[in-house]
Amino acid sequence: MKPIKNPLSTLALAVALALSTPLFAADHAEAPLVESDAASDIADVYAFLDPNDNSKVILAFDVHGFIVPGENGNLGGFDPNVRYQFNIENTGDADPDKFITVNFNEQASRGKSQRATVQLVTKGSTNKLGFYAPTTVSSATAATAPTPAVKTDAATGIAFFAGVVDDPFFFDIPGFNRFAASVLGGAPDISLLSRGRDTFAGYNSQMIALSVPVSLLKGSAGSVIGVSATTLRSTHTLRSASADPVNSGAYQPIDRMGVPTINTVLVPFPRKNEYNRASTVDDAAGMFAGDIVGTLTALGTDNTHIGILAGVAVTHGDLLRLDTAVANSGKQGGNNAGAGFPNGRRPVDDVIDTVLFLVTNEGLTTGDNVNANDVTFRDKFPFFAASHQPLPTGTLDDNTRN
Ligand SMILES: [Ca+2]
Ligand SMILES: [Ca+2]
Ligand SMILES: [Ca+2]
Ligand SMILES: [Ca+2]
Repeated sequence: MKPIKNPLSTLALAVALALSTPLFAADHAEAPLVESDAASDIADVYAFLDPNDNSKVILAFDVHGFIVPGENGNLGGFDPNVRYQFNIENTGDADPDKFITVNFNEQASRGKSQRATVQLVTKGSTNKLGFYAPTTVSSATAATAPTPAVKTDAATGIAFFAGVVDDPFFFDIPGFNRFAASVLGGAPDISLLSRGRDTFAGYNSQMIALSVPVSLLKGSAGSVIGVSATTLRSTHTLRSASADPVNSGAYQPIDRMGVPTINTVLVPFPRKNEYNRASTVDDAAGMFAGDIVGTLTALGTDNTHIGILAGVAVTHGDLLRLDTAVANSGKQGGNNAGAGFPNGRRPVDDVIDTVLFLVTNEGLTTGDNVNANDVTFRDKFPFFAASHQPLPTGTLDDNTRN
């Protein structure tokens, strides 16, 4: 293993770990209010060009991390009371200009697909492009995962997938925590980061993925679009002993995510719920800038790298920026150099290592030593890997790596 180049970076990392250790994931259960609302808890957001056809952009996010394969059937239904929303910014400010909303009807029975209503909405316009699509059922008893059901809308050219998949995020949380403890105890032991065990391996999550013609999303900012995701619930829920809950009122934000690790790591714990309710316009207005800069300064991040990180996630809002003029190619959703995170985010991009590299002033070059997902991603839409399924009798389960 390569050593950390600079002792100051080790110190910076120690502070970073002290601040972030119990919560360091992508966005899984990052704030008090979403940790007990799995249906709304966004885990990761992706935006990348289809490597098979760069005229299409893939937008995806997942919720409900850590579904065990034996419960795919019981835990795989999408919440009909949640609105799942992609926010698209295309004028170069922090204010989204287009939205793709997804709502599901209630599951009729376990194992039955749900109907999704997908709508592309332009701010200031009453015109909505919409269609219906099914989800992919992922049976808890199947020997192999079902083939993803992709619905393509002829009118818009938008393709849609929703269903249970392998959780695409990869990271060693305990290794990181142990290393943190060693640093805080005054005896930094980088070998504790050499476990290379992916905390997310063997678990599933619920993914919503769209393939959208780039031409439908671009605006006055030219080839660059910003992408984030929000989950929302109705303002009011009326509960009674005699009927199912009744929802009314406008949708209100529950969780949001753009750039990985921003809320999880850089926003102080007491403000995480507030961050999830706030908007990307609030970000650009500086609502959390002091908190984020304060955390980074405490981490030992220098002004140059604070500037880089602020440019990615604060100045123009917490949005993944994707330049659709940068060609994406290769296997598993694309893997050519220079085309991935922080230019959008592809499934294979090791975003944790990239963020750690920047936070430590480019000191930590080996990241967490988990360098890829536990299973191979698909080479075509929806790109995310098939859900893990229960294993045959007699199989030694070393799939989960806690
Ligand atoms: Ca979350
Ligand atoms: Ca805008
Ligand atoms: Ca995985
Ligand atoms: Ca890594």
